[in-house]
Amino acid sequence: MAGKLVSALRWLLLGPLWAAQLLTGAKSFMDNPLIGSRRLNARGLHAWRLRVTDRLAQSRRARLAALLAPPDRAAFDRDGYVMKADFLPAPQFAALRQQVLDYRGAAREEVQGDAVTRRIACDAAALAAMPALRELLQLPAWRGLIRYAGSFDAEPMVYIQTVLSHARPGMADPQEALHADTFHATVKAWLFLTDVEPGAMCFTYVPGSHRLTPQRLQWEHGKSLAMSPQTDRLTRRGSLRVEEGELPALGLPPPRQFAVPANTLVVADTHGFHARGASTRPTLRVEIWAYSRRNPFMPWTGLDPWRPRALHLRRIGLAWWAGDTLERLGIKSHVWKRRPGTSAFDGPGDRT
Ligand SMILES: O=C(O)CCC(=O)C(=O)O
Ligand SMILES: [Fe+2]
Repeated sequence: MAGKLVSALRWLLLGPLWAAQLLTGAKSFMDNPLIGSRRLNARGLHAWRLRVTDRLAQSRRARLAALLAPPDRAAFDRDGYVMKADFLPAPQFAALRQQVLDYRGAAREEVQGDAVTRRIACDAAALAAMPALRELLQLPAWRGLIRYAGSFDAEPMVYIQTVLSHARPGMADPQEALHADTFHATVKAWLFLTDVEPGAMCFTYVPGSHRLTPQRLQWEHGKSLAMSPQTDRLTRRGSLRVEEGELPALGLPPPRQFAVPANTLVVADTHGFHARGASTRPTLRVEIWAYSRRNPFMPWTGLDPWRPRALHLRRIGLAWWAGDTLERLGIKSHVWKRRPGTSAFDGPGDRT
């Protein structure tokens, strides 16, 4: 009886929010009972969200086409990623790498399985200390590729990211399983500052898997109905895992591994299937890493509220501060732990 009352109250209070979230990027089948509703998904809710946001992303991208060179656009439209070897002229890349090596800033770290991800915000202090980084972020090629792939004319969040594999005891790194980050077009970019050797965390992508084919739509529909408490947690949170063996039936080729030298840029739509390649030995991978995501139901490309420089330079700090505050209030623990004075190139043993 009491349970029923609590449940009714929860629906009364949160129901409108859950309903409104259907028209946003909210993706968790666990946290939003409408997104996770088997009844609604049997009627096509999940598939509908995919179809609508795919159409909108295509139309936004068409309007952003002038931001990139036609061959890059063709490559991206075909594969779901663009790879550029020797992205920066050698002296600029050497300066960038050296400046990142020398920089110690307000880093944060997250643990996932036995891997540690470290991020240093590209905020005002970082850009003042690293002029080569400032130049990179202003390059039309960098800006254009990320905006087109993300399908929005929006400032990305940019970090210096370090991934340390086998850095601590734990289960396998969950990023090593092939997955789609979410149900709609979205972008991540990596400008590698370290060489990425085979068998040492190569970014991995299934070419063409960003396209919403009838097979993919059917697969998504099937997955949305098959969610159960036994399904892995990240799938239930909306980053659907896929087995390599399922790819042929989806008309998709095997994944491509990006074993690439430093100074290679990869910009990818991580709605496509991708993973962090397995790592046979402890490895440190450092990259300038960008991420951009907006409400995928918005038809327009612009109106980015974070566009003013003073705002977007503070955005990451604000997000971390919000996470810290929620943790202090006992509402939710914050996965991004403070690591002040850390360099992107510090190994696991050098961490404070
Ligand atoms: O670090 C990588 O290579 C890919 C990790 C991943 O899945 C992601 O960033 O979405
Ligand atoms: Fe991912």
